[in-house]
Amino acid sequence: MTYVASYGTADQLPESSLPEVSFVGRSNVGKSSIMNKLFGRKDLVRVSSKPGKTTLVSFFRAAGIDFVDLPGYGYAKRSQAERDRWAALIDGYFEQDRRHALVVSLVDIRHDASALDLQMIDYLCAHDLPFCIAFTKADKLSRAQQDRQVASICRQIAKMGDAVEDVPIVVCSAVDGTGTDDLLDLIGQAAEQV
Ligand SMILES: Nc1nc2c(ncn2[C@@H]2O[C@H](COP(=O)(O)OP(=O)(O)OP(=O)(O)O)[C@@H](O)[C@H]2O)c(=O)[nH]1
Ligand SMILES: [Mg+2]
Repeated sequence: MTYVASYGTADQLPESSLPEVSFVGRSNVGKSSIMNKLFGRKDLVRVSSKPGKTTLVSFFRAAGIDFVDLPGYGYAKRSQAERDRWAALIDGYFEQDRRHALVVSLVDIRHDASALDLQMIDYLCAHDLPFCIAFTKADKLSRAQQDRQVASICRQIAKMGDAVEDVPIVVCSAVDGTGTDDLLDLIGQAAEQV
């Protein structure tokens, strides 16, 4: 995977050429980490020690696909102006006429989905974007705890209606590599369809 470029506003984004796989989720959920793990790179995508570090849209390229690291949501210490900028960037990115192959929506497996996680999923449904849900940081839980949490979060998500019924889910970890092969399979299949 190679780094392409980063952009601070939606109107700076170059036209979409390759299929795009983007990563969304709460700040600090592990978007950058899972991208690094998918490509066996330790530090190509900057991982934050503090949440809220990624404020740009960054493009990386591998295997004929553009991988897009999006800034996270839900970082409490952001000003209203920064939140507005986030919303404009996300809206701009998703509403542009781009080759959206798959949005990987990351949710921390240790906690129930937050209101913002559910809002993001609702947004993806409303915009008819192809997406999967990746439950991450699985290394922090035992197998039994993982199963319990997945069931519980899926119950939350199921309440959102029919649009989420067939959404693929993957349990993953950027630390031990759980689920990365499954995620790469989903990505490969999705990229062939746009
Ligand atoms: N144990 C564990 N820690 C993880 C995992 N993924 C990420 N982390 C840690 O969580 C913190 C945040 O990871 P990032 O990848 O920077 O999260 P992000 O979603 O890109 O955060 P923002 O760019 O701020 O939105 C870092 O300290 C990572 O080391 C995981 O699967 N397991
Ligand atoms: Mg990040």
